[in-house]
Amino acid sequence: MRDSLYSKPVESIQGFTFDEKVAAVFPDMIKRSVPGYATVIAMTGVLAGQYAQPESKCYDLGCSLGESSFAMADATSNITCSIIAIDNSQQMLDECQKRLRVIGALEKVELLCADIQDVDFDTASVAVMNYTLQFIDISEREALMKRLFDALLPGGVLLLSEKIKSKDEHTNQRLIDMHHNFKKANGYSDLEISQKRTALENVLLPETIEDHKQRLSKAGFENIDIWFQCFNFMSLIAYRP
Ligand code: GEK
Repeated sequence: MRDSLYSKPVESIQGFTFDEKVAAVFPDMIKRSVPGYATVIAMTGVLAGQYAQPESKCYDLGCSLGESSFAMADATSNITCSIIAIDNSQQMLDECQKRLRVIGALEKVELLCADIQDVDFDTASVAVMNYTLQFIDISEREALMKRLFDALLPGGVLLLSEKIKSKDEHTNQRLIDMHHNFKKANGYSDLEISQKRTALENVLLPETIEDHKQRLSKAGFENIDIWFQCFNFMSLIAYRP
């Protein structure tokens, strides 16, 4: 279904939530809003296939409708790992469950409705956070990264994708303009772009690449490599030595 949630003028715009209406249009919304999304999902599968270890867990944190989990399930079909897909929106997980059934991955992927801040992570080889950390309070991100580091096996990896900002005001504005033009090219109007931006203010909190790298180093990760960037969206891989 096409995303037209912000196509009409709204008198008082509420903070963005992952409710039933969002779940219904999510595949169209994320594809038209996040530059490089399809590439990031496909490469999440490739990287999971490379780093998943037998008898370990692969976490998809903030799984939404399960795209990263499905890519991982496909790429690890010959590895005895299990995929745990977690989201704190039951509406998103309901849609995810339907898709899981269609794809036939019910045995490989386990769904969990929980706040990732409250989950006790089991021994893992791959932890994926594709565009989810940005919704967690900045003051709580360090503790979460440390807990993920502690859960990972040696040789395990964190795959992190985020909307980012730049320290330099002018660069930042240029990247935002590029992103808005990407959305316009994908059929969003100026009104939709502006109303969505207001809804995400104080909800989606981007940081700089340097902020992310510093936090991950502090948590113990080594060799933090950016493997993809398109405008103000980046993906990195961080290794647990
Ligand atoms: C994809 N990874 O398609 N605990 C659990 N889930 C959360 C939390 C939390 N504290 N905060 C937010 N979420 C997906 C896309 S979308 C990104 C991820 C976006 C969930 C939230 O319910 C939503 O489903 C997801 O994180 C973020 O690759 O919409 O920009």
